Amino acid sequence: MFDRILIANRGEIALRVIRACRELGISTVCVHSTADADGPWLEWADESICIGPGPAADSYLRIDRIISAAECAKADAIHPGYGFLAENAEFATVCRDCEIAFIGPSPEAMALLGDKVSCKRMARKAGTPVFPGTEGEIDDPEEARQVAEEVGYPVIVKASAGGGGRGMRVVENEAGLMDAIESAAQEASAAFGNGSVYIEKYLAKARHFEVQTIGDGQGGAVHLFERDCTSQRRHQKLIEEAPAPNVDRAKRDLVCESAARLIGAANYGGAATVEFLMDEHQDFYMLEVNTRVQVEHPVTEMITGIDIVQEQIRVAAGEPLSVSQDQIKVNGHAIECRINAEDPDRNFMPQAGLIETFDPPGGLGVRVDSHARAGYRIPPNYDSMIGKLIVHAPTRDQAIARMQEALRQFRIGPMKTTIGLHRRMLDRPEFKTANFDIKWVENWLAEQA
Ligand code: MV4
Repeated sequence: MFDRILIANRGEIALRVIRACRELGISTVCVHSTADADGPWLEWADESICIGPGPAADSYLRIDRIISAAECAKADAIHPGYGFLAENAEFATVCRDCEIAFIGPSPEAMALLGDKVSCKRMARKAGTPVFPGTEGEIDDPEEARQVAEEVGYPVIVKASAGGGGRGMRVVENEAGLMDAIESAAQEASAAFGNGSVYIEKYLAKARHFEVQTIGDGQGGAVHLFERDCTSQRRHQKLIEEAPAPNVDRAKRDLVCESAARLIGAANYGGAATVEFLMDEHQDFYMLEVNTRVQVEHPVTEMITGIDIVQEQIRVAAGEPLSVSQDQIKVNGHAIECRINAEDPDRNFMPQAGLIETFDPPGGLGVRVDSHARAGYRIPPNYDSMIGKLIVHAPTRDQAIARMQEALRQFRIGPMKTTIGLHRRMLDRPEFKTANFDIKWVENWLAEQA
């Protein structure tokens, strides 16, 4: 096992990784920017090293500075958290070249699954359901026209290197197809340095369903069942839950098993999430694979009792997974609300500044993953999530009630947060009955305005 892990991240996920390391008897060193010099999580690290100024491009994204810090601190591994360099294959390669373990997949597995076209090809082979569309990337306009005709409009043009909604175009009919291909390719080329695009059947009304998996890096993988992340706004998830409500258990098990097969086939080591859309007939279509630990991993931890960050560390150290598939069971229901310092009444404007009041809730089945406290000044440089409120209860209805009371007791000020918005979302019939789709939050917000 590792002696010392460098954490190449900040905020709540840095704190989450510190907790996992300490429980495993591993010491920690945090790198931070000058804007984060007073970050409360740094108090819990064994050591912290400043690697540059506030802008992430000059600190949390600087591979050279992070590697130097790891060498100075004699860290034997690096945990990248999520965002920043977590899905950067070059970073994973540099770590390997410097003989520092990257706590995540090999650069090869990361690149294979990170590229949407090669991921989809692999998924087809593994029996993971995918959208009908082009076999690979588009290299012939006539073939593109034919495929779009076959699957039927509307279709969606996506960038192979894209993700999170960037570089996508929905096309209603043949007249718009060529322009969409060209503009998507151009946008992808500028944004990712890779202009390859592909076509899929477009599904307008869907739920977001994702499977948590952990691969052992040697062809084996388990799944930890699924999360529903249908409640989103502009590709930012607001509420996540596990297990997914109102899904046929047999269909659910098949798609979870297919996700684990894909991760095993990629010789993937560590935590990965296989994302799907689910249509009204409960048919599933893979979207993409996230090759990192995700923000919403705690809901899966609550229903399975498995510490996902500790499993990541074990696999990266060459140890076997602590559980086999038949030992993994779903217990109860968990919901997470992302608490952002944003003003929902002002187009979700980020709220930087001093937190004067921070009174988190507690009680049975209530978990708060946050780096914030009273007296902490939220810097303007990074994302606005200041914590995650997670509840666990025997049933979904009980979890909703527990979340409602926990939100009522969560006091943060003077800045605006998303707490009030969450209370109103949980009261909506769409959420209460899980009769929702990926557009429901935006439609409801537009209705209110
Ligand atoms: C889709 C889709 C409909 N049909 N693909 C958005 C982000 C990226 N991960 C893929 N995305 C979508 N791909 C097909 N074939 C609709 C979306 C989509 C979406 C997906 C999940 C959650 C929220 C979303 C919001 C808008 C569009």
